[in-house]
Amino acid sequence: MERIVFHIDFDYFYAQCEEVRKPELKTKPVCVCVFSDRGGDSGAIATANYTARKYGVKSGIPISFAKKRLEQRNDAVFLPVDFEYYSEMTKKAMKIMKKNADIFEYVGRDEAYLDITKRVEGNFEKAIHLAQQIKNEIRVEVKLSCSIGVSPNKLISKIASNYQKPDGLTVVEPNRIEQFLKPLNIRVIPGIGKKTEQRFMEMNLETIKDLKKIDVFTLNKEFGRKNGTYMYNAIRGINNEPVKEKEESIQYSKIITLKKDSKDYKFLLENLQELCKQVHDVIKKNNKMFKSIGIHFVQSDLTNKSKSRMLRNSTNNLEELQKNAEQLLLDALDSQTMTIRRLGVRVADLTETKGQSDITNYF
Ligand code: DGT
Ligand code: CA
Repeated sequence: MERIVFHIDFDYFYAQCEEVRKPELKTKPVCVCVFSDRGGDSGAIATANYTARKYGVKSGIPISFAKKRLEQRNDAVFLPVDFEYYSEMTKKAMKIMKKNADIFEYVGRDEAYLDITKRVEGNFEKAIHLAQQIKNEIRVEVKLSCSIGVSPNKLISKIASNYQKPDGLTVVEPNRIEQFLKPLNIRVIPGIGKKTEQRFMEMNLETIKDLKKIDVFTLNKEFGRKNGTYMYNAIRGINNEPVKEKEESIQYSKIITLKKDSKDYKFLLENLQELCKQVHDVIKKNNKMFKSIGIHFVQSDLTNKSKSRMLRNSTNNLEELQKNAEQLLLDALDSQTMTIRRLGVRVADLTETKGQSDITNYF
């Protein structure tokens, strides 16, 4: 039986959540902002509703730019992010998706894959009906709109969910894959970013149809075997990755804006150790142990970078957290060219602290 996979993505997620609790915002340009601790309008736009996007506001641009672009709109609204509230909304929406899936894979706060092959018996008609039903239920219960891509695999469904937004439903049946992909820009392929696009541009290749002229050996030579082969298959709509059962993973993190942009090891380490302490306090308070540790940079140009590692055993030990975070910092700085603006620490893969089950509890 041919698989049928949904990719579901919520429209202008943070901004839409804000509209849900304040419906009067719906007619106004709404920008959700990550204000930095440096005060004033320092910080970046997390996302904006479609009215604000018409004026060129988008994720990642400085708040001051967004204000300038919306100067003519005196009804524009700038709100700080409220992650806790968005998480609540995510939970409600994911519950609806989960009960409608054979296999449910959580990807991020506003994104999930559903394998629904069995429940619709591999029938696309039934799949479309189910997609509409899910959209309706989420609209009624959570008041959110989403866009759904329906196809035989994760890759095409991901591209399809983004094809018509907001409130889209894009269905790509197996015999339509080639036609669907042909005119699209190569950037729609997940993993093809600005740099890769640039390299193809130099070769005069812009659409997926253009890219198909390149054989797999050339791609492998240019991009390495793994990436080359992935791209070769992706532009032909081939992707066998299974939808893997995964729920929202709880994690604890803390991120700060540094007093100054820097890539000085000593300065960053001091901040990092303090962040570790704060994350550790929360971990202790919640009786948790962690197995995965990560650090996160927001660089001066507002791009993100992160590194993480998995421990052999779960722990709740502060020194171990600090030691590993320090190692990650060293690794990251090794190839760091840009200065760092914000620094964060994250622990994940959490388990409950069970009495004295783990040796690290003693120390
Ligand atoms: P969409 O899906 O195009 O209608 O719009 P969004 O806002 O849902 O965009 P998406 O799916 O790329 O991202 C989901 C959420 O993640 C979004 O509501 C806010 C957050 N986000 C996205 N990009 C950035 C960013 O550059 N910085 C920060 N802080 N948050 C971001
Ligand atoms: Ca989204």
